[in-house]
Amino acid sequence: MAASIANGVNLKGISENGRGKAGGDRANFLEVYDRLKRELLVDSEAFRYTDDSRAWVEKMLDYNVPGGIYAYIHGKLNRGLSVIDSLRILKAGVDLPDEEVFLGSALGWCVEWLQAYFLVLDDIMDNSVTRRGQPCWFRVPKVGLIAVNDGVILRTHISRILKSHFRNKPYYTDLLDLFNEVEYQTAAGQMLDLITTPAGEVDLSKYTIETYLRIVEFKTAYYSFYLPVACALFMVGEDDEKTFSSVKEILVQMGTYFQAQDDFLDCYGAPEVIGKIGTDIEDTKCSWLIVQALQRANSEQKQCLKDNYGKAEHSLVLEVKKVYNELELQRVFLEYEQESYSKLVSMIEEQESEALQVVLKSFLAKIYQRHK
Ligand code: GPP
Ligand code: MG
Ligand code: MG
Ligand code: MG
Repeated sequence: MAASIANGVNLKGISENGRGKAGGDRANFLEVYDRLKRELLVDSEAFRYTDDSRAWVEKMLDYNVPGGIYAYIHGKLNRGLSVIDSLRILKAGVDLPDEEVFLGSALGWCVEWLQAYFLVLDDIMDNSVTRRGQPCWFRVPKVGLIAVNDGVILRTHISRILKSHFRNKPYYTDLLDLFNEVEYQTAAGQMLDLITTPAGEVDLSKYTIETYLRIVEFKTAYYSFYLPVACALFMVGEDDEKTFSSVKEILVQMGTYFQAQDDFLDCYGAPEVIGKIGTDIEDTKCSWLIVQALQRANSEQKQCLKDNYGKAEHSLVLEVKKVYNELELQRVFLEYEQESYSKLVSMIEEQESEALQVVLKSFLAKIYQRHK
């Protein structure tokens, strides 16, 4: 463990729904967004803006990166804030200088930029309708498939932010490598998600729990869970490979539980709360719910799923949901949730470092029993 990782820490000073000190971090975090955006909108040797292109990028960023006012009110920005939260815990007992708070926030924003890049493209691939309470970016008039290039722009911004603020840090190459690896893993997971369910083809025999676990490990867990914690570990100078691999194992499990929640909410969440309209049944997704349903369905119910899964008509989607209800998947999910929580707590408590235990528990507390 790095010497800077202190023992005997508690949960004080961590962002919880924007209250207390957290309110400070959240407000400061949003100020850092404004600063990073301003820096990106200035002409450089690499690119000279026109007035129109500067206005386009600014609008595109505001729409997709902070997630607009929705994210602020609904207390999202979890991934980004996790970097600064983790940093505070790992440096417990030491007041973070402003410069470190800025750098932790900037890295948090790199995670949010990565998320925005993935979501802009994922919504096109999933043919989604809304995201964070507003139309998906590609559905905005005059945007359409320009959104594909906007996704690429968002990705390139991450490299520019890292270059501007971290180039002279000893952990700069570690950060570049981390973002590259995680992007590779996520794109590979997204590929699995997409090729398991080609449009117009319903082969329910593919929807096994093994396939499911592989998809969600790669498409969600690394970028949403491992990435922010690994960023904080690099910032505190951690260099023990074993520390990274043991937290990775736990965070992959946590990310799997998180994606199962996402799949559950796709069907059972309220769109006005989750900010998006579910499309997993229409898109023939290998979702947690269909995997559970197939494990429990009788032959009649299996036939119903086969006939109706992956169809756009609302009445057919309702047929699928009827089978889910008959199989009491809401109850099954609550049991899975309890079990995942207990397993994760045991895994976390096996961690040697008390500070890392607090980091992981605070992350778990943010997502346990979430409704959005
Ligand atoms: C979540 O899947 C996974 C991603 C957003 C990763 C996308 C990766 C790319 C390389 C584009 P999801 O489709 O279930 O998320 P949501 O329900 O939020 O649409
Ligand atoms: Mg998707
Ligand atoms: Mg999607
Ligand atoms: Mg989903």
